[in-house]
Formats: sequence, C-alpha cells, structure tokens
Amino acid sequence: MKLIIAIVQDEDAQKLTSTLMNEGYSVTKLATTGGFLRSGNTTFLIGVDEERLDHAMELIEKVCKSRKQFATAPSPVADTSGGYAPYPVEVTVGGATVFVVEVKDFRKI
Ligand code: 2BA
Repeated sequence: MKLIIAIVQDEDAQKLTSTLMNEGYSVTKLATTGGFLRSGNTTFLIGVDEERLDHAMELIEKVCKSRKQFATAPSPVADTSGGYAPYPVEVTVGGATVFVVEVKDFRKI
C-alpha cells in the first residue's frame, strides 16, 4: 500500500474530494498553510493499493490546475529612506505537490 500526500490549492479541493470519492478512494483532508505564500492550501491523505496508484495520480493531475499568484518579497535595494520596501512577485502555484510514501502497516482497529 502507498500513502499519497497531495498539497493542492483550496480552489481545487472540493472537486478533487468528490472526484476521488466517486472513484472509490478513501480521503482525509487537512487544512494547511504554505510557508512561502502564507496562505491556505489543502493537504490530502489518500491510502491506495499499489495497482490504483497511477489512476489516483491521474485524477489529481486532471483536477488540479496551475494558477498565478502574487507574493510580496523584500526589495533587494534600499529606498531613499534606507528601507527595503516589499514588492510583488508573481509565482505559479500548483497543480499539486505530491509525495508518495510506502506504507509499512495499515490497520483499522
Ligand atoms: P507555498 O509554500 O505557499 O508556495 C507557493 C508557491 O510559491 C509555490 O508553488 C512556488 O511556485 C512558490 N515558491 C515556494 N517557495 C518558493 C521560494 N523559496 N522561492 C520562490 N518561489 C517559491 P508550488 O511549488 O506549487 O507549491 C504549492 C504548495 O505546496 C506550497 O505553498 C507548499 O505548501 C507545498 N510545497 C511545495 N513544495 C513543498 C515541499 N518540498 N515540501 C513541503 N511542502 C511543499
């Protein structure tokens, strides 16, 4: 068995939940926060049998879109007052950041 840990944008979370559930996957969702943008995202925990891993990954890829967002970064040069005013930087977020880990043991007790 494998555990898929998928970090997705909040905008895609509801559709991904229903898509996975309709295809018979068990899903746990966690409300998480990205360290860079400091904004909310959603982390899915999906335990899957090895033979269904590729199918689950295809569904994640199909649902999760990449989007552009703005982050603020401190200016690399000081302004006239000696401060480093933040300026907006465009970043492309997603589709999804996915980790697949081996499950050593799985029990429902
Ligand atoms: P955030 O950390 O809020 O990052 C949002 C987006 O900002 C990233 O999109 C990436 O395009 C950009 N970004 C992140 N760190 C950066 C940096 N040091 N310099 C420049 N740009 C940077 P994604 O790569 O699609 O990541 C989306 C979210 O997935 C991340 O949100 C984070 O919550 C998670 N994530 C990504 N890589 C991860 C990793 N290696 N370990 C754990 N979580 C990760």
